[in-house]
Amino acid sequence: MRAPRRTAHLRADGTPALARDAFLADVLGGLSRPQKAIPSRWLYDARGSRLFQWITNLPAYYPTRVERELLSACAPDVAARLEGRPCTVVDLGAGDGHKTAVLLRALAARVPALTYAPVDVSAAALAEACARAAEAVPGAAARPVRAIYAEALRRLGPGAPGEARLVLFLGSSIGNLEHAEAAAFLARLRRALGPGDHALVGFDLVKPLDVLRRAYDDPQGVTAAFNLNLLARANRELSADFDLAAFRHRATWDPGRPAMESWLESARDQAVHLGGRTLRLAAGERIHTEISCKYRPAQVAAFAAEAGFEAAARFTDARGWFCDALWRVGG
Ligand code: AVI
Repeated sequence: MRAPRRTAHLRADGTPALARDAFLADVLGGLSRPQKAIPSRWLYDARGSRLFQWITNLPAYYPTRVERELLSACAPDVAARLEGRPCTVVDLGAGDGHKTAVLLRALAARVPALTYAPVDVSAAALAEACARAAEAVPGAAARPVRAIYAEALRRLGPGAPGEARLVLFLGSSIGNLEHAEAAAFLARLRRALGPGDHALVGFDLVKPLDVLRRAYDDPQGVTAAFNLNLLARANRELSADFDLAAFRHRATWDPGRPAMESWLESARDQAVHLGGRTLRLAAGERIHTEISCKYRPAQVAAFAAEAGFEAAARFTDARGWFCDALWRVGG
């Protein structure tokens, strides 16, 4: 028998978990509730991360493309605000590195010394992020942090005298947190920083519904594969017997939150076995798998104020689809 995998895992809110045990508990617990749900953090195993990377390059998935254009345009402005001081960039989720490279290049032109500190639990992801940063700015020092986000923030400590720190939390990863979790995470980020430090946070904004629907249910079916991989992962790691052909990806809009939500819908009455239990799903019954909150500018400003940041600048594209908010710690 294979030993269970016990790897540290990254929750959306940055808290640790032992992968297999926690996954089993989350799937069993989530499928036993009246509204079935599996937390979205389990979407990101190696295959899920590859599928998400693919999503970010789809024509229908506008957030990555729009934010990349936005950052290319605003990078000189961000860099100007940190001018003259040695700067450390703490990158909570480097993605494919394109966005970070633009910022690092702009900063390198303005600051006397630049340190790049990507944060990830995966050593391979950190090595890749550092290599891409070195390519973008050969003179930058690398200080990779192998930790979950919460731990990395705890370890940050006070900055060196005269140093400016810039924490990046891009891509609207904040949108995958429920409102209260997002507010708590931003408050924790604020407490980890000191006077003069900045945070650049990406928020996906409310926009026409047809654009949102295509982004979260793309014509190529990559988002569907990404969502269904959650059940495939349960089969692989928990010896579950989900019949993938008997589930459909669904993306719905909740105007109240507002948010796009992802679901896996059972195509027929069925039973699934895992962890010694039998779980039943009725035809049409849905498992909730992800929330992707969409924001209005006033909500972005409210998050800054609630967490105790000063809103330094807000960068938005011409259509008002995405916003990168630059926040500063006063004092
Ligand atoms: C990672 N996160 C910001 C993506 C989003 O847009 O919520 C995850 C995603 N889910 C489906 N498509 C993309």
